[in-house]
Amino acid sequence: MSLFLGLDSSTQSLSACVIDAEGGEFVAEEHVHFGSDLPHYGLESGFAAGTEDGEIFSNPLMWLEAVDLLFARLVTKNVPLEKVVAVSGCGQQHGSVFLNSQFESSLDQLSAGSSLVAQLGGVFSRPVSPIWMDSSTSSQCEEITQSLGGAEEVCRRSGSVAIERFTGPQIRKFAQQDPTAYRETTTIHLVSSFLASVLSGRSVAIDTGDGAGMNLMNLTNGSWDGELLTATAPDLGAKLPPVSPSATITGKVAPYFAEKYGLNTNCQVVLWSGDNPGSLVGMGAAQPGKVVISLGTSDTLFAAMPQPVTDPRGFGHVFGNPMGGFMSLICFRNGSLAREAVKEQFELSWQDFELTGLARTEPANGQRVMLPFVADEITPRVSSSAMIPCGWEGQPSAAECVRGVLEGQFLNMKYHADWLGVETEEILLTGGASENDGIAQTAADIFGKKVRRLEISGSAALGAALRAAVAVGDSDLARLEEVFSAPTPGRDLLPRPEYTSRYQDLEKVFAEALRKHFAVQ
Ligand code: ADP
Ligand code: XUL
Repeated sequence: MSLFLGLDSSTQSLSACVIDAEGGEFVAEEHVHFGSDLPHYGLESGFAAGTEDGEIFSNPLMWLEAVDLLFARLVTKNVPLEKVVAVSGCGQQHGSVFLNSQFESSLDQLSAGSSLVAQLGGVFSRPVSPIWMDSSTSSQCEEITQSLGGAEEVCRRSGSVAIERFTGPQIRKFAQQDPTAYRETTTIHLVSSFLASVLSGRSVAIDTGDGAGMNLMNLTNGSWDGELLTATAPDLGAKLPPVSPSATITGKVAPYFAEKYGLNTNCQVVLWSGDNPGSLVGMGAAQPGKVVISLGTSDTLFAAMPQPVTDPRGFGHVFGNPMGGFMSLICFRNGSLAREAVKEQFELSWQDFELTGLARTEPANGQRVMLPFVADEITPRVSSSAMIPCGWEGQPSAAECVRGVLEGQFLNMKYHADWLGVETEEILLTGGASENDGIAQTAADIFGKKVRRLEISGSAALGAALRAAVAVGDSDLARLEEVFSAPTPGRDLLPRPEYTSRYQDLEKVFAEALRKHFAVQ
């Protein structure tokens, strides 16, 4: 039996997926929820606001403690870790980890007699990690854009215009605000490459999938772009690890994991990638022609693309596809945030979303829409703190708000995905909220496409396991996808034709509301 382990360090949790590639079976799934399993960090959803407007931080020590806890749980469940041939992983994208000169030597000396937190507590030159929800770097984005001679040039090189949450602008802000700590920083990692380094017991490369989310990598050659580095922060080239193809094998797992948790001493580590690139693979969408919508903490819509095509509106991104080529991605920050806000406001359960919300209202809410942004949004870039109901005379009811948030979110996605140009008959749905049949049906009706779901909702961890199997084993991705990424029979939802024209009209109402309230074209 050859097992492969995939890990996913996302915003709210760390997940593991173990597969038997030859036998075609899922062997184990395991999770550590940062808020409930590690409450002593005080980060209920895995992050906290900083002191300045728009700042959002997480704690890299919490991610390390989660790694120890996750492996301990796999051992308790008798998962045969000695049979794991290779491990890979993925992380929430864009987040950065700032490390000092002790990083490499501390990794090299990790002892199984103590914890990761106890041994790596002193390696950070910055105690916090800014993450993808941070929107505090507008002035740094402007400065980088000006240095390069305009947004189009930044986009041509890096696949995205300068974006607040991307790592480059975040690094620039840190270098400006705390030049001493920046000077003491010897290595800057992404969440993915940081954890890949811990597993490898040495500092390893950033992969081209996640590296593209930094505004620092040149898409055409998959290397750091000298001009973007210079425009971002002093001496940055010396602080960044190299960038390498996602399929790179970094070497054997650190002895720490073999001794402490029984991983095989020959177990290989494959570079980690971003959670969305990982999910592209897990969903069986690494070949062009399929569109995936992930409903996690953020909502994302992505697809593989053979050649980079950039979003004329500047909201979308091009990342590296871990299996080669490129992928497009559009991120919507008010994903579960907005759905949870409605759920909490009206004290509903997720089941009530279907029973109280969707069942008691008519599709299209009487041709009225809600602009579904309870916090600042990335796509489109708008500042907001509450949903805006458009067309109601009084206050909308709880049921209308449930329908309004969901319809508003999928209309917003459809409106902003028109540049992708992918012809597809079906949408693959993943992420925590994809479990909800009412939410999935709303997506099917609004996009007018069949919606399909996989057996497991953790497609990013699965993608990591599949990548490990392809990079190290002799497995063929197409065969693995047929077994592990096949949509579950009986879970498909078809668009209901009686609502098609209603939703086509509602799209125009939504676009008009965006124009009126936020001047979005
Ligand atoms: P991430 O990987 O970004 O941390 P997940 O994909 O695990 O997030 O999704 C977690 C979110 O899914 C939760 O925050 C919750 O809002 C949402 N969720 C979980 N179950 C349901 C459900 N049955 N209906 C709607 N949303 C759900
Ligand atoms: C993508 C993005 C988020 C994070 C967290 O650009 O910012 O989807 O990867 O999941």
